[in-house]
Amino acid sequence: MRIAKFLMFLILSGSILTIITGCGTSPLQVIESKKTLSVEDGKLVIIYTFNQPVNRRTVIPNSTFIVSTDSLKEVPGTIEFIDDRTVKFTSSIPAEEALSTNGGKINVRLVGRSPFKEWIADMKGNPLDGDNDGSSGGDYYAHYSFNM
Ligand SMILES: [Ca+2]
Repeated sequence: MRIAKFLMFLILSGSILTIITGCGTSPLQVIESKKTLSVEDGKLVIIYTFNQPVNRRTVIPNSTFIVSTDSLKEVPGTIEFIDDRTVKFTSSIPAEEALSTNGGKINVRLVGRSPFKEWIADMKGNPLDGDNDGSSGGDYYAHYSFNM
C-alpha cells in the first residue's frame, strides 16, 4: 500500500515537472521574413533568422539545409552565420545555372525530424520546430517563385 502511494507520487510529480519544463521553453523556430531570397554576385542567397541561437554545427548544406529548384534536386552551396541566430546559404553555382532561363521555383527544406538525428538544433540539441506546432521536431518547408 505504501509503495503504491509512493509510486503514485513519483508518477504525478514526474508529469507535473514535464508540464512545467514544457511551458517554460519555446522551441527553435524560423522567423518569417520577406527578404529571404536574393542574388549576390550572381549567386543565389537565402537567409533565415531564428528565434534563438542555433547550434552552428547542425546547419549543413544538402544535409539539414536543403535547397532545390525545378531543374536541380540539390543546389550546391555553403553556409555561413551572420550572427548566432542568422544563417546565410550561398549557392556555389551561379543562380542562372540553378534555375531555368526565366527563373522558376526554389524549394527549401530545413530538417527538424530525422531518424538519424541529423537535424538543425538549438544550443541544447533540441531539434527545429519546423512545422510550428509549438514542440520541437518537424521539417520547415518554403517555396519561392523567382524571376530572373
Ligand atoms: Ca513541431
